[in-house]
Amino acid sequence: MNKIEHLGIAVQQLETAITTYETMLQTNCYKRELVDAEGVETAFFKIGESKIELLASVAESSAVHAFLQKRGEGLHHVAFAVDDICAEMRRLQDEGFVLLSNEPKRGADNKLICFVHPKSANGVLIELCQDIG
Ligand code: CMX
Repeated sequence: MNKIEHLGIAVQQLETAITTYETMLQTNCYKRELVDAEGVETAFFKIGESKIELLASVAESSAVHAFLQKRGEGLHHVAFAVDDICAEMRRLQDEGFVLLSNEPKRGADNKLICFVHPKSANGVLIELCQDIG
């Protein structure tokens, strides 16, 4: 794994949260994207070399909707950048980590993604992501 690619934060109201983070970070949201497959709308911020992804649910069936219902707003996942997501998935599976998909999926911000179950990672949902280029 190369570095933390972004931190994902689950929010109830995307517009309000964007204003809050723009004020706090003193930088504008640089990208908004609807990810139909995950049932979320996202908003991205860059701060130095780091990124923050705000996630709001747009479908009652989404993982973020369930998270907000159960745990409320807050840190949802930590995403690590990898060069070869398939190799990293095989390595983690061989080490006994529980992956949430057998194949990488298309995620926000032009990435291939795969999640590791939070029970495998001390209560933190981990995302692997590889730039599609
Ligand atoms: N971080 C930490 N713990 C989490 C969690 C999260 N994001 N989401 C759920 N959990 C916890 C649950 O609270 C539950 O804890 P307890 O057993 O202590 O009550 C535990 O994980 C397991 O829950 P579960 O019943 O097995 O599964 P859930 O239905 O809660 O689903 C998960 C959890 C991780 C499998 C599901 O959220 C998932 O598939 N996530 C991957 C996809 C995703 O999150 N997409 C949104 C992001 C998209 C993007 O970044 O673009």
